[in-house]
Amino acid sequence: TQGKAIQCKAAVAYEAKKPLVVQDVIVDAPKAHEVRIKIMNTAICHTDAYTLSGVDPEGLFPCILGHEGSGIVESIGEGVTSVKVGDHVIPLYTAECQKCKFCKSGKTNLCGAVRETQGKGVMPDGTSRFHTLEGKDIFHFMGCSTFSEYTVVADVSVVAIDKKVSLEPASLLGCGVTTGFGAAVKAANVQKGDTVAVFGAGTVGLSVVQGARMRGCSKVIVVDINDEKKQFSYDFGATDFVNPMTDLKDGETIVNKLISMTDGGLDYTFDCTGNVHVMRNALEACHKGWGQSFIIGVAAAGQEISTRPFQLVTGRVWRGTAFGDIKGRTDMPQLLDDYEKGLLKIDEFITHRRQFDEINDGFEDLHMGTCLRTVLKF
Ligand code: NAD
Ligand code: AHE
Ligand code: ZN
Repeated sequence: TQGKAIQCKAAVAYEAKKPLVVQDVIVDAPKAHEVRIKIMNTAICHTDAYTLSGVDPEGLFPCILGHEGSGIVESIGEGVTSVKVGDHVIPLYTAECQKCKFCKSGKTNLCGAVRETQGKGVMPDGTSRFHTLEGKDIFHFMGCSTFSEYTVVADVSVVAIDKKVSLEPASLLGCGVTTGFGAAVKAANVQKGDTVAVFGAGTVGLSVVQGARMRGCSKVIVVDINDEKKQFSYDFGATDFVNPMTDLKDGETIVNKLISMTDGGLDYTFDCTGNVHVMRNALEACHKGWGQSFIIGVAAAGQEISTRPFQLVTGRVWRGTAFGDIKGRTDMPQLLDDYEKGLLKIDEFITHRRQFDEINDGFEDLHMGTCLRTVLKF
């Protein structure tokens, strides 16, 4: 069912820091082992703004951003068996080929199949499926490019989902919700009674919170500098909220405060801010001997983390997770099931809805404390 090139609407990022240009583009037919998807919904993740700001070493322009979306398979290239035309799908920025050294290791969700070309903004054969009407190539982004009415992804970078689940909430499983929830329940595998602190109450952080509460953690402390995140935090299951700008006594640091709230420190902490100073605090707030700190936030090129090595010598563990350690094709059915059973909140993150043409306003929404996710509709 290989189709022809399609002309459709997309938002093109021509330059860092400049608004996206909503215009018609050409989307080629999928080649072998590729899938063309009609995107129905796409949200805007903080990482799209990060790359658009020009500080992502892998940011290439012109490109079509977007990696948190859902849609319907329009056509498939030769040899595609993972999905069929008409399937409802989520594009995956963390592919799962099930054949490479990474996939077979049983130790990671990272996949080696397409990551190198993905980082170069092209399909696995080294070329782009996106072009301007004048024939100039446009780069892909994170193997997804959901800011286009039609996109082409590798067959290992897509998962079919149950048609019972509405495509609008499903879009958030493409990144934010899955990343945070997976970080708590899979990467950290938090258990009943554990104490947890989450730095940054965006969609990622609040999804860590809901994973921790689902597991019965005894304390789930949210740390955010924006008081507008307090109510959201309680709604998603936090037991405490601390604003380091206003809630610390003279001479008290956020690390001291968290240690005193938890009889010596936390079992698990999560950075969901991308701020390297916050990452250090998150590590140092961990309990001596066993506390583990997970870096989820994405920091700009050139930024580095630091701490006294003694923090690690004395048993704290510093690690990170991409996409919450979730294997997109294997684990997604379980997440959808959790959503259907009401164990995983998704709809509650959709604070704003817009037509695709208003995508630049959607990026502005991100700056408001009252916005968790803006979902765009074509
Ligand atoms: P967001 O902007 O919606 O949320 C970030 C939150 O952090 C905001 O509530 C903000 O007020 C808070 N914050 C900022 N500075 C802070 C500070 N100094 N102390 C405490 N809180 C602070 O972003 P999001 O979409 O939830 O994404 C969070 C981070 O995770 C981003 O860096 C994003 O790029 C990254 N991310 C990583 C992965 C991954 O797989 N590793 C996946 C998705 C997103
Ligand atoms: N391109 C950046 C790194 C960006 C990054 O860390 N991306 C996260 C996902 S953010 C989703 O919102 C990630 O999963 N990375 C693992 C991977 O394979 O990309 C840079 O610094 O080069
Ligand atoms: Zn994202």
